[in-house]
Amino acid sequence: MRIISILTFVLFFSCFSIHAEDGSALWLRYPTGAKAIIMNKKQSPTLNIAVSELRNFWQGGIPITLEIQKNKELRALGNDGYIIRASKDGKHLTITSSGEQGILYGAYHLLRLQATGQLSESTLKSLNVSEKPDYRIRVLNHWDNLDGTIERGYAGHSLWKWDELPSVVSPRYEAYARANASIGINATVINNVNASPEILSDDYLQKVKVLADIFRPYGLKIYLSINFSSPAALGGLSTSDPLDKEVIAWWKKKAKDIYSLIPDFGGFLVKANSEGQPGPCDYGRTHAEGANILADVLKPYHGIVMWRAFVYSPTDSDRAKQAYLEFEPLDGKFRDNVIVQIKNGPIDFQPREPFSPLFGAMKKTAVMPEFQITQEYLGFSNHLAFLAPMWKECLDSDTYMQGEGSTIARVTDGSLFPHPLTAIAGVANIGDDPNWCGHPFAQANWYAFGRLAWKHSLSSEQIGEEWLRQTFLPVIDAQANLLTAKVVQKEKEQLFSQLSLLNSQVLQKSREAVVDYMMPLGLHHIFAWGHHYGPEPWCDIPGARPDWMPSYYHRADSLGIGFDRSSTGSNAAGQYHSPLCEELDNVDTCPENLLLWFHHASWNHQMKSGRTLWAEMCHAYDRGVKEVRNFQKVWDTMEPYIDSERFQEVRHRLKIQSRDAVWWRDACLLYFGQFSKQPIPYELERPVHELKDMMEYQLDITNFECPLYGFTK
Ligand code: BDP
Repeated sequence: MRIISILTFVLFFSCFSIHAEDGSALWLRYPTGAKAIIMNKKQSPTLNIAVSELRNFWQGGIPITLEIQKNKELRALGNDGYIIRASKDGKHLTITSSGEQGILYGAYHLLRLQATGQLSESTLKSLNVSEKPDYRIRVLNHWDNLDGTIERGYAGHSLWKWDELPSVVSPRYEAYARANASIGINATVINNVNASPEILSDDYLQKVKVLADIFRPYGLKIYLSINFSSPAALGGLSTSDPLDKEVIAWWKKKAKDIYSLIPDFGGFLVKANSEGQPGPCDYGRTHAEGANILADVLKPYHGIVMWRAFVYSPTDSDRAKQAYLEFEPLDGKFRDNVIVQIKNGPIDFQPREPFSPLFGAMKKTAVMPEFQITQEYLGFSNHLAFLAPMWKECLDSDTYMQGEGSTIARVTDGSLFPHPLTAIAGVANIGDDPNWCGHPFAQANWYAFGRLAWKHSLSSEQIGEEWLRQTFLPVIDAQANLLTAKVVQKEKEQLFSQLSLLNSQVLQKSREAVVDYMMPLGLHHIFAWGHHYGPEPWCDIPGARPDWMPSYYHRADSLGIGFDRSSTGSNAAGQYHSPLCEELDNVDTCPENLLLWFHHASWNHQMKSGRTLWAEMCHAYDRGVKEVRNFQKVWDTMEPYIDSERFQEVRHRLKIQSRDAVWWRDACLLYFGQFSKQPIPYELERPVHELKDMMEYQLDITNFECPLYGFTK
């Protein structure tokens, strides 16, 4: 029996190549040799891509017609939307759209169905798909510096080789555009929000133009982060005051120059008066006044401004309240081509935050979510953390701003308020590593961002399943010997169930595991100074900004732990609408996973489990560690199914994650235990590190790939 099953596997893998893979093909591991019949009357760079993708990779066995049509049904889906239908006899497929971009997205849709094993003879015959994106602009934000480094990047250096451009063009630029198009991403901001003025210099604009030309056929528009003081810093003016005539003229001329090179340039992303960046407030102007000047110069060209709401200053006011306090009074004061970009949480991309109350504060201003795909606070590219559950948690949150059902998804996608401008941003995790994202599973987050930006109602499970199948199923070449099809079918099913296990036991649980071993129950920002990788709840740098210190956030003392943001404290809870506001305000009704975000709760506070807060916290840390150990176990069962290169790579990183989880647990429990003065419950594993050692050691982030061995005294 066993021999037969081994033989069938050998057969299986001999017809489906299981060769070493470096991850560079992403989820686009299409088989070759298809030579499909594709009919298409109109020629254009975008349509030609759709044709060649299908011609080369479509294995459905029936011809496909691509057609731009302007009927009512298609117009309602917009230029990016599409319909895919089978003919009555099931012998032919048609992809229609009112725009060429929709045709290309339709082509990728079909290839996705094929690569995820969702097409059979019968499903093909009744295929009837109608799709339209939930957001108009689905944008990646690259925090790439002009010197090739990436702020919070963990996958090598920048993809953009500024020294080589405009004359030398890396083939990865086109591969990048194609990958984005395949998941519906249609916009990219290619430079850091902490922007160098230099990006707007004539030399750099020539380089940017080359990228824009490569991206265009894939429907990917270029945007730039700008430095608000560019008129002075680059243009040599004496001021960058947004109401100064010369400053306005400078921006006008700059816009004209940009559009003469890049006629479909998307617009600007601006980080102003935040973390030392210049902005309109330097001149006594508001964020709206600053944004509007830029919006006005871009308007004639249909450009837009994405103005970030990530602002906080070292005042006495709770950092979590500041963006709301600054922006809420400006509602209605922004031009209609400005959209305010809000991070999912009110602080800064922590493993878990409540949603930013600013999403519920502006009715007359278009707002957009900003998610972080790069794992600045979730273990860099060492930890496996699938982030779709986190982003969905935010999108599905109810702001109650127009009564029940006013979810962030609906506030931002144009369905609650008729803002024509809708967008969603993700801070990219892409670098020049061969596999683009560092951790092989970090690709899943790029993928998930694109899919959710297209359709926020997709479940995390579906996205995980899609990505796993496209990433790990053996590639079936068109010439594969179909005589073995029966054998293959059986083994394929086994592989599908293996991937489902990986999805449910690893992907779907991974973000919660990180929360558990790093910052459960609403704890936040207890990271090591500067690099945000390891734990440092004790960190205290004399003279540093208090709101950059962990103790500002955890406030542990002999009575309890947590930040009192209820009405007896900073009253950040009061920035939410009723009934959420009351729910968060009360220590007994506040969701336990946010308890210490909103309350300074006593160590003996009774939790729903019947445990005290201290015991619950110990259990959460312990659970996090156990979860990662389980990820290792489940991953090892993948060994027979995939190439050893990717298998070993993930195995290696899971080991690091496991060790880091123990480090986090020991550091936090030993440190906070000094305040609770209670033992770790006896049924749980004991710490293996000494607090003293952990407090003395500094993480050497130049060697962050192997943190426990990278700590130096
Ligand atoms: C924080 C990062 C910092 C970014 C900042 C931002 O630590 O590097 O510049 O966000 O979003 O998360 O502007």
